[in-house]
Order: sequence, then structure tokens, then C-alpha cells
Amino acid sequence: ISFEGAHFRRDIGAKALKHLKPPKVGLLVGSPSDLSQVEAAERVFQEFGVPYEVVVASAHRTPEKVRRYAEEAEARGTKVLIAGAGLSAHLPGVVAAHTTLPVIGVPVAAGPLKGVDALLSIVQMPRGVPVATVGIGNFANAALLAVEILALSEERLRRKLQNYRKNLSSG
Ligand code: RP5
Repeated sequence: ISFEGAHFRRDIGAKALKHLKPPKVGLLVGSPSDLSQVEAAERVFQEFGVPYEVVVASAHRTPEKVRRYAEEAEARGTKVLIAGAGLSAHLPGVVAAHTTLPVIGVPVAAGPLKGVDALLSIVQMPRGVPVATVGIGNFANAALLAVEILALSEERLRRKLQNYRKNLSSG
């Protein structure tokens, strides 16, 4: 999809990554079963005209793909990473271990504990390797937080955020 000159895409595969225009935000999820929840974030990025990509990569099932993606993200021009996973959700922490880009973690409500397990896994990072954790399933807030980080150096986004907040208070 193309929107205001931005590029949006979903996975991808490691080879394809090299040939595509770099996304400002890289959004990873641990499983294809998480993908339906990501749409809330995609709507935010499309509204704000932020180039992003969605990648399925698992800290446990495809650890090498996660490591490579996180290590290469900054050099590709990505500014913020979002990682969402359920159950024993190590994905955001592992991503953060391989980059100094800001990482936002989203606990996904999967399994019998309905995301509380993922929330506790993601939020309790050891000192030195932070993950900014949002509420269970709140991909929209993760995306808005990413936009706020980008807006620190993009006046266009700062103005759009101000309008967005105004609309919240008038709605
Ligand atoms: C996590 O386990 C994923 O992020 C997902 O939320 C959960 C279940 O994954 P599947 O077994 O459906 O692939 O790793």
C-alpha cells in the first residue's frame, strides 16, 4: 500500500528486506497468530503517514531471524521497533538486547493466562536493557508512542499528534 509517499508492507523474508525502502518503524510479532491484532497499529501508521513494516519472527522458534533483524534495523534507517508476543514473551527483550533503538513491547493475550504472563515477561527487564511496555493487546498505543518518538525530530508528525489529541478531547 502507498500512502502520502510512505510504504507499508507485511513480511517479507530476510532476502527481500535488503531491497525495500527502509521503514521508520519495524513491528515484529512472534507468530502469524498475532497478526490480526497488529492492524490497530497499522491504522495509526497509515493515518500518520509513517512507513512501517510488519515481520513475523520468534525469539524461540526463529531466534537467528530476530537477532539479524534487530542488529540490522538501525543501519536500514529504522528509528523505533515494536515487538509483540504472547505466552513467555521474550521477543521484545531479545530485540532490545541486539539494538540501542527504542523498543516498545506489546503483551499479546494468548493462552490460559490471557496475556498476564506476557505482560510480566515483557515489563520486568533487567537494568540497562529497557523495553517500553504498553498494555495487553494495545498495539494502537504502541504505534502512537512510536509516532511520538519520531515526532521529536519530525515537525510534520508533531503537528499531526497535536491535532489527534485535539480530536480526542472534542470527541
Ligand atoms: C507466542 O506464542 C506468539 O507471540 C503467540 O502470541 C503465542 C502463540 O503462538 P502460536 O502457537 O499460535 O504460533 O510466541
